[in-house]
Amino acid sequence: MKLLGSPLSPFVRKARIVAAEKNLDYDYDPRPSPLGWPEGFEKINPLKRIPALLPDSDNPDFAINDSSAICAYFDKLNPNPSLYPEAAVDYGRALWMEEVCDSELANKIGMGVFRPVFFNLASGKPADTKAAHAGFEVLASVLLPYLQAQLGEREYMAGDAFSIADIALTTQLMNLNLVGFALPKDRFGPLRAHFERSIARPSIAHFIEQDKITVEKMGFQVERQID
Ligand SMILES: N[C@@H](CCC(=O)N[C@@H](CS)C(=O)NCC(=O)O)C(=O)O
Repeated sequence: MKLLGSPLSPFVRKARIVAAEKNLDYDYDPRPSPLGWPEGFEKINPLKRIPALLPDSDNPDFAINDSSAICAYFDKLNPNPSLYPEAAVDYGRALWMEEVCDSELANKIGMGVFRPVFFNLASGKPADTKAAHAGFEVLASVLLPYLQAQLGEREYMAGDAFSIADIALTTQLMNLNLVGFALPKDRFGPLRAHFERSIARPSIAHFIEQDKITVEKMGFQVERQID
């Protein structure tokens, strides 16, 4: 199977972390990019988004698109251990956490913090750190406190094992880190500790390294904003 992606996409990374947790082999093609889709990409995904998965690399007419669909597919391919909790209530919570991270958290980090720093630097302009700090404060006002309250004193976001909920959260927070924003320990200690536990897993640590290399290759320096 072939996964179509793009460097630094939190959704592509989410699918790749699940594949790594499950020891699944796939060909990775980072060619499709939001900055320029290859011709005919809409036949694979009419939404023109990545990740897109071709279970049969020779059959581009049959793709599975959207990170949530791809992750659920991967989980069925290699179900043990599952990244989806067994108990109904934990399963429901895991899917809700995944959804809130894929939608609102992704949007507020992507547009509010990542874009003003990263897109500016990538196009040769200075980072708009004022906008990024304002974007971070929007996050810090509602969404991060909500996620931290959902975590409570528990180790994982849903149920008593590492799940899709932990991956969906961590992959978005990784993009905050990439533009210099760590979760401040005084305000978000438990969430920060959850993040640090998650990125210590080999399936995620690998992508921390990969992303660092990608950013270094781009040849610009991202300054620490909040540590
Ligand atoms: N809900 C989708 C979101 C995918 C998504 O937004 N991917 C971005 C890259 S990070 C993309 O393809 N953006 C291009 C666009 O929206 O035109 C998923 O979970 O896969």
